Amino acid sequence: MTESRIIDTTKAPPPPAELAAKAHPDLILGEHGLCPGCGEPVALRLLLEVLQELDVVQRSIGVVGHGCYGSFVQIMDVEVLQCLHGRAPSCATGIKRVRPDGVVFTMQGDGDMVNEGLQEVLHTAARGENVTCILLNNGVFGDTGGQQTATTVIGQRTKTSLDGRDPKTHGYPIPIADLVASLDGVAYVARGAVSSAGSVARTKRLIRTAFEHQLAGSGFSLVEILTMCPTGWFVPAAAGPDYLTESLEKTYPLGELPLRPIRLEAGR
Ligand SMILES: Cc1ncc(C[n+]2csc(CCOP(=O)(O)OP(=O)(O)O)c2C)c(N)n1
Ligand code: SF4
Ligand SMILES: [Mg+2]
Repeated sequence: MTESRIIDTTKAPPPPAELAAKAHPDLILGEHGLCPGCGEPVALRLLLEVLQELDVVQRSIGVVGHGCYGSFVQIMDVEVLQCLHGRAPSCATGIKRVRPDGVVFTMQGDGDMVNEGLQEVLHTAARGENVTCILLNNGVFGDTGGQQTATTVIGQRTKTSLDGRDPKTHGYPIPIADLVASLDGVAYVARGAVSSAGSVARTKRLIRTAFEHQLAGSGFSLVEILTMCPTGWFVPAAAGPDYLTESLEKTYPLGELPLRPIRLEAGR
């Protein structure tokens, strides 16, 4: 422990409730068990901190997809269910419609959302469902060994593109957040990362804004979070953040995405 983190509790006043929540995320019930350097547990923590700070934990319901983050259902102290691969936005739709006071979110990976469940998220967004989807994008099917997904960036090595993704053979990545941002019914789309202290802080604000939109009833929201997968990227754990910045982030710039609704003219 560095000196700056040592607190003399006999002199220091108790931390404000919000800081205490950050220091002790009591909605996380145990060890995550994921690889060293994985970015997904950081994203989980941010999500839970936001739910706590908005004071909506008791009415939150999560729908978790299938991927490495799927094991979070065992350690997150929030109502959750897991549904078939990619179907989380549809399950979230049903839950929100029968429990409109619920704060309903999905947690999905890129393989889950953009491969198996591409139609689910697009239709849910286009219907303007008042739910929040959280995408953990690492550009690989991490859980099954690091195969290429629909979001793998050009040049990225994966187990099924050992020489790097080549658009001539593998096609181009699908920028799901940009697609969603182009749809009517969408209230908020943003992209963050967990590769540095600064990006973590900014990503938390993006998640919070998305849930504020849901609480205001303004429609569908999506927050894509670029997460490190050193195992699937074939890089040492410590190199994960730089790899994220130099590869994924070039294709998927961070920040709030402008909404560009495509409005069909009546009678055309
Ligand atoms: C219909 C279906 N297809 C494939 C699988 C196998 N499978 C389980 S987890 C997974 C990888 C998911 O990747 P992603 O959503 O990107 O999550 P990550 O592991 O990268 O966090 C796959 C392909 C499955 N369980 N069900
Ligand atoms: S394979 Fe990748 S996504 Fe899965 S736990 Fe390991 S680092 Fe995380
Ligand atoms: Mg993935």
